[in-house]
Amino acid sequence: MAFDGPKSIFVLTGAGVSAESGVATYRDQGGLWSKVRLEDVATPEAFARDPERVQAFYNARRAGLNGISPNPAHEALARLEREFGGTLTLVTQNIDDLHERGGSENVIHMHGRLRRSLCAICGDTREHHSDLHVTEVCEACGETGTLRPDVVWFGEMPHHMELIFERLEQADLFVSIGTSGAVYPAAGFVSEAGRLGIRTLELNLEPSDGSFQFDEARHGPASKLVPAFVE
Ligand code: BJW
Repeated sequence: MAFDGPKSIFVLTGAGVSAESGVATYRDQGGLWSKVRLEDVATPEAFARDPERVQAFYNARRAGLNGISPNPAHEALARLEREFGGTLTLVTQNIDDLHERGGSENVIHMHGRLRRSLCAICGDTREHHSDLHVTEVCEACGETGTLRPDVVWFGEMPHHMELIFERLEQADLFVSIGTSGAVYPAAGFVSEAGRLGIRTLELNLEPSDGSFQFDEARHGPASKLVPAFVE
C-alpha cells in the first residue's frame, strides 16, 4: 500500500469497479443515462407515473446480474478486508452484489440493492432475485402494486448516512474507486475528508470531475489499480 500505516481506511466504490464485470456504468459514453432518461426511470415520480416501465428497466438489470462475476478489483477489496489489521469501511454506490460475491462481508450499500424489494407502503424489504411486477402483493402488509426495487432514486435519502459520516470521521485514508463524483452526497465525501485532514486517493479509469480535490490520483482500469493498491 502506497500510504504508510493507515489504521482506518474508508473506501467508496462506484460503477467503474463493476464495469469490467460487464455492468453498465451511468455516465460514460454508451452508459445507462445515454440510453434512457433518468427522469423516466430513476425518480419516485417516474415510478408513480409509469410503474410498469420502471419495473421493466430494473427487471432487465436484475436478470443481468445472473450472468456476471466479480472481477479482480472486488476480490482485492475482499482481501483487504480479511488481511488489513485496522478498520476497513467499504461503502458502495453500486446496487449490484459483486462486492459480496467477491468475498467482502461488510458492505454498506448507500444506494440500495437491486436484488431486494421494498414495499412503498409498509417499508418492508426482503431478498428478491426474480422479476417484480405491478400486480405483486406485499407479503408483509398485503397491499398490491406497492413493491419496488430497494434502490435509491434521485430525490430520495441515501441509506446509512449517519453511519457513513461516523466512519469517514474515524478514517485516516479515503479511497474513491470508479466513480465520476457527479452524484451527491457521495460526491461530497472527498471535500469532507479534506476538511477533516484525511488523506485522499482516487483510483479511476480517467480523471473524474473532482480529481483535483484528491491528494493523489491514479488512472487506469480498476482490475489493475485496486489489486496494486492492496498489495
Ligand atoms: C472505471 C472503469 C474501470 C469506468 N475502472 N474506473 C445540485 C447540487 C447538489 C446536489 C443536487 C443538486 N441537484 C440535485 C441534487 C441531489 C442529487 C444529485 O446529486 N444530483 C446530481 C445529478 C447533481 N442527489 C440525490 O438526489 C440523492 N439524494 C439526496 O441528495 O438526498 C438528500 C440528502 C441531503 C443531505 C445528505 C444526504 C442526502 C440520491 C442520489 C441517488 C442516485 N441514484 C442512482 C441510481 C440508483 C438506481 C439505479 O441504478 O438505477 O445511483 S444515480 C446513479 O449515479 C447510481 C450511482 O450509484 C450514482 C453514481 O454513479 P457512479 O457510480 O459514479 O457512476 P458513473 O457512471 O457516473 O461513473 C463511473 C466512473 O467509473 C467514471 O468516472 C469512469 O471513468 C469510471 N470507470 N470504467 C475504473 N474499468
